[in-house]
Amino acid sequence: LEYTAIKIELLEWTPDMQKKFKKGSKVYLLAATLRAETMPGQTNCWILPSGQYGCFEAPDSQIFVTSHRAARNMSFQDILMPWGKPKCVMEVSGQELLGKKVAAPTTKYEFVHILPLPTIKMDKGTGIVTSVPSDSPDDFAAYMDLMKSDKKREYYGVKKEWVEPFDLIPIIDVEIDGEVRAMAAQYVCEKLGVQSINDRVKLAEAHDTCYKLGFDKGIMSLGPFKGQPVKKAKFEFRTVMIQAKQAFTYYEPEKKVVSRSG
Ligand code: ZZB
Repeated sequence: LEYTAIKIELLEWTPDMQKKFKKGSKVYLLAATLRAETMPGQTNCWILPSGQYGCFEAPDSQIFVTSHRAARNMSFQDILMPWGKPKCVMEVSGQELLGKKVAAPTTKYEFVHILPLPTIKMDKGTGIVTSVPSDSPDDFAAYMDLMKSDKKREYYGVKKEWVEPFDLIPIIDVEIDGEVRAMAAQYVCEKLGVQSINDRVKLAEAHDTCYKLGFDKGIMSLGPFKGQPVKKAKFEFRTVMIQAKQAFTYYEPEKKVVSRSG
């Protein structure tokens, strides 16, 4: 599987980072995505609060924060050194990162916050997920939970000001049910009656619908490829981000086939 790793700069270091990292270093959270063209719609970054991440030494005084598993994969792809045993400078938990400000490339917000997503799988991608609630139903459901429910925010220790000022950003027009919709995830979640991130079945359906329609019928409504079909803009947008050193490509081994012959 070919992912694009998006480099999201951590603007507020944890106390441990302030002790350990050199002043001029840059610390980036890596978020794995298949939808680089949606990056102008980022409103926040997701971590698993109970997740354990590593801070890995990368070239040019950069530090990459990612799951240990993804870091190891990256070391086989000459992204981290040395081969097979990438250098982990320190551990950081999702909890320690919660609420911190980050700079997410190409979004209109100068900074956004790191928020909790309990459904993150640590064995997929980097264990860090960037959030595009306008076009990703999972992000939409989780974001609305935090936006609307005092209880949910309290439970996770999320402050209102980490969520409320960061409205959804329309980035792709998609024709669904005979009309052009500016935010596919919102439309599909509302249509299917998704109430929260616990509606797993409905969310899976919403995810597939948005993926398919976004790709087949989506037209960029924002950014440098405005007016172009998603089908085309997808690759060009990724290339531009890679050239700007905001992202890089990385491969994840396919999940093991359990049995071929039975
Ligand atoms: C931005 C984005 C924008 C995403 C969108 C999706 C959509 P998939 O879709 O299942 O094949 N993701 C990545 N890593 C994890 C993880 N460890 N745990 C949970 N979710 C993860 O997998 C790829 C997508 O799943 C990624 O692309 C990421 O969210 C999320 F508009 O990044 B995406 C309709 C989907 N739209």
